[in-house]
Amino acid sequence: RPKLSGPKLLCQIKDTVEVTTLTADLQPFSLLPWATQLPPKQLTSDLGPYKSCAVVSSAGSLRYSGLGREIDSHDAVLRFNAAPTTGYEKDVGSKTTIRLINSQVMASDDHRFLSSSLYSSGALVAWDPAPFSADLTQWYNRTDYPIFTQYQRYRRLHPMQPFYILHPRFEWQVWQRIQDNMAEPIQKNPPSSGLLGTVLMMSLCEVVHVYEFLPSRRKTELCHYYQRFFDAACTLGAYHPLLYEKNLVKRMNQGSDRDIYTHGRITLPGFSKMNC
Ligand code: NCC
Repeated sequence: RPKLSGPKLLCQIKDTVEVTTLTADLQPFSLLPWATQLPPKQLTSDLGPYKSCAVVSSAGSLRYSGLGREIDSHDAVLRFNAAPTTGYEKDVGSKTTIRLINSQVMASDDHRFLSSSLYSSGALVAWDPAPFSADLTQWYNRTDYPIFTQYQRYRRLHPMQPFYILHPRFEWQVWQRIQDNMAEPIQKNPPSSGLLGTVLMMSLCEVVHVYEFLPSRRKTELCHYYQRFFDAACTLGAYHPLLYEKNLVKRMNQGSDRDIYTHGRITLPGFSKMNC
């Protein structure tokens, strides 16, 4: 298979990946009493369009980066899981427009998802590693973590906060882009939140800057900028096809290698700005 150029790869993603979220009219949800808690409209019709967006990975290399001001200068900022801003403003900024969380965060006691104020700014978007079929009924009957019970609880406590759930088709469409552009078979696990959030922002923004997804000169085995925990697998991947994801993003980058080295910064065009 010929290797696609960066622009071709970008167009392929734009053409084949649909950023879809669950709405109350979809089966099996339409048959369930709590379906009314789901947003009436798609995330992409409620949020954006934004001019410039920042995607802030949770990598340890953000520590001592001093990127906070630059990150906050974007019109919208996406963060992941339990990544805090309080106490780390200098390095990661303080604005949160969207927080993308995996179902493990919603379910584990450590993260105090239902009670912590960490999750209360901006819109929430949740996802769960669904079966490859992306069939909604199959997934509903065996989610990886109890995403739906936690969603209902959170909605009851915070009914005014926008809160979306990604359609599992989205995660597997992104996975397929990685697989089709790699020479070898990759693990059949969904992409990391990092790549899912990046593609999500490409659908909402004219330009997307991703920070420390491709590590800068600050590259470290420190897993997260907010925790004293060391594991190279956080940057290189284990469950998620993270190295392949990074390879793909490197190919799509429209910024310079210098930007990566000094700022850990990748520049990607939004779908609306691509000439395909
Ligand atoms: O660690 P995590 O990811 O929350 O990080 C968010 C995204 O930032 C990028 N990243 C992170 C650390 C690092 N050193 N380099 C990076 O490039 C990745 O793109 C990552 O997706 C996840 O993807 O949802 C993940 O979530 C954690 C964990 O569930 C949450 O942090 C909550 O504790 C997973 N860790 C474990 O399961 C132990 C991680 O594998 C993926």
